[in-house]
Amino acid sequence: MKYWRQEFGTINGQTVWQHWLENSQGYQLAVIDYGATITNLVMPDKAGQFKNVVIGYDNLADYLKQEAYFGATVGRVAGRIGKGAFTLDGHDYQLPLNNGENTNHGGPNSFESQVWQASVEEQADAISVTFKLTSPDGANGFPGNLSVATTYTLNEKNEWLVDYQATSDQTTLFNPTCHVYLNLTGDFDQLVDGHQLQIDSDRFGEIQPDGLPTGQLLPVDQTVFDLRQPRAIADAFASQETQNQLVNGYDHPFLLNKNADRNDAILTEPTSGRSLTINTEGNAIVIYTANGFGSEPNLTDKAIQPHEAVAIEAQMMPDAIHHADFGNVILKANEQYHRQTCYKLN
Ligand code: G6D
Repeated sequence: MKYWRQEFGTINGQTVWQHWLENSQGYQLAVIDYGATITNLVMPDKAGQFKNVVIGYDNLADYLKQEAYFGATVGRVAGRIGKGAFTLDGHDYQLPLNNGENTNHGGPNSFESQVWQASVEEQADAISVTFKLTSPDGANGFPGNLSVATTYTLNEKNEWLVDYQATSDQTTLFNPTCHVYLNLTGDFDQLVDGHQLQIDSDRFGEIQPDGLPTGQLLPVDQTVFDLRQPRAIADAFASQETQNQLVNGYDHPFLLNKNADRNDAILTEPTSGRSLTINTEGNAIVIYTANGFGSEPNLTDKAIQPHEAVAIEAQMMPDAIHHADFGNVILKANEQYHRQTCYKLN
């Protein structure tokens, strides 16, 4: 295992470092202090050609120009909170609305735009970089002084692990995610139409035109949301179902079945033979096929376009605070939070 770091830029006089992790087989993971953001995930194709398969920039300025959360750590609460309002222990809270009449991804200038403090742990068969952030009481309207640690690990089993740990001195909400966008071809001029996606989920979250879950968990049977067997992502682009859901692709949460004998999700790109197997301790995976791409800085010499990548966001169901059957996103005062997601790089 190898670790090194290199300067990636400065914000308000503070150096932003890019941390590189490499295992003995040549797999690499790179993460920057800004937003605890994954910038590179380098893995081989079936011919042994290594390429970066996550959307990311090689400079800080471009990260500051985009609002698509490229590779960022998202929180306090991933996904939308309806009307940005919730009640905890009899107290009503109102968050700033940064997505129409809702709050998305923890509100404006949240985890994704903070400079986290990194520390490294090197072992013989794994290297971890832990990024720490303190979110003060009242940040974006959330209660509690929240201490968060996001740990990225690369090991010799070709696993990329993401661990979230947190404590708060007051009861609050917490549902982070890694907003990693993948294109397993390693060529960001190609779209992800041909990627095969499999998710062990019998029910998906219906969404409103503004992206907020309606609260309905609909059966996937006989729809393009049935990903229990591998399905080409392009099926969603042409489908009337997703047109009815008004999103020109997937932007939906999938409630996981948690079958012990099945993986939660598998993304495969047939031409290169690259695939990622995902298992998470959360109850959901949100799939976003970059339907809104078009205004971000270019990744190549061509303008960025929709469907150039697919975001796989392991988390609890979005807007869970408003739907009892969506799972728990309440972090009680002084409770120790820990959740892990494993991405097996095949
Ligand atoms: C859009 O609706 C989508 C979100 O799901 C995504 O996370 C964001 O763009 C980057 O708001």
